[in-house]
Amino acid sequence: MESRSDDYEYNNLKRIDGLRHEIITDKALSYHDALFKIIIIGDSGIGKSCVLKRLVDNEFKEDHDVTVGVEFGSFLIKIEDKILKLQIWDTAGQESFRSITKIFYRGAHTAILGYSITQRDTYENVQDWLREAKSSCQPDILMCLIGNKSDLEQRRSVSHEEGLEFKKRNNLLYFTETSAKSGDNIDKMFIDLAKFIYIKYKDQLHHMIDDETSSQNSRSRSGSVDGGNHTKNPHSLNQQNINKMRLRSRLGQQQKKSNCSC
Ligand SMILES: Nc1nc2c(ncn2[C@@H]2O[C@H](COP(=O)(O)OP(=O)(O)OP(=O)(O)O)[C@@H](O)[C@H]2O)c(=O)[nH]1
Ligand SMILES: [Mg+2]
Repeated sequence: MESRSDDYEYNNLKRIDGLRHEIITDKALSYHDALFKIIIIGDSGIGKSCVLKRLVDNEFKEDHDVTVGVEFGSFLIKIEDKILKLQIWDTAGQESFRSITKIFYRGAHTAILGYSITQRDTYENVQDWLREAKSSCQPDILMCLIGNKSDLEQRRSVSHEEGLEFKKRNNLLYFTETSAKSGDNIDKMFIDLAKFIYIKYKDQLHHMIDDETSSQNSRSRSGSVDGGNHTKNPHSLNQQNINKMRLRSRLGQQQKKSNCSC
């Protein structure tokens, strides 16, 4: 496992050092100073939807409900004196949706590229996802890499060093291993990303208000990230379901179910 100082060094944490944060859990509060779009991309089955569910609901789902098109959830966080709304778009990893999900890359401020540490091919495919993101996203997008399923150490087929190597070689901002199952590094990653976003856009925040419609879909936990009480809210993903892209009905497809063998 990497030491704290390695993490500090390679994840550019110096840039966000000392910034105060507070996760906003008051669902009645829909005010935000600025809205930012984050996309999560990567192969099917690596855990993109589970990462989002862990962040938004603090829950984990054992089944693989294949994402059809895109879904999104939101997360409100105060950095210093500004409230940022992160609108997180969870895209379908399946090849058949590729041309559709690409449309949603547009306007993203941050891209999270993901792979599963238990499936080498998903790591190898990150290069293609990166290429695709570069061709469809704005050139100054913040890019980070996550190796998910870090709880499955005994099935690891991609080393931590390889993840780090990819990050360095491609000059990405940030790399971490996460577990949507245990929750490891999920909060930390999104909080760090929010801080990088804040640093990058702080002088333009007043231009970035957006009147998007999903103002109630913020996170349902109480307490701070370091040891707060976790209050489950069974309604938050229902709200998210409401926000699922019309795309699904347009495609006229039923959500497919499969059991992940990874
Ligand atoms: N052990 C473990 N399993 C995980 C983790 N994250 C996701 N899974 C499992 O991996 C499978 C796929 O998770 P999803 O989140 O649906 O994968 P996805 O990347 O959204 O897949 P698509 O929607 O098809 O692109 C499910 O069976 C999850 O329970 C994790 O961190 N650890
Ligand atoms: Mg999914």
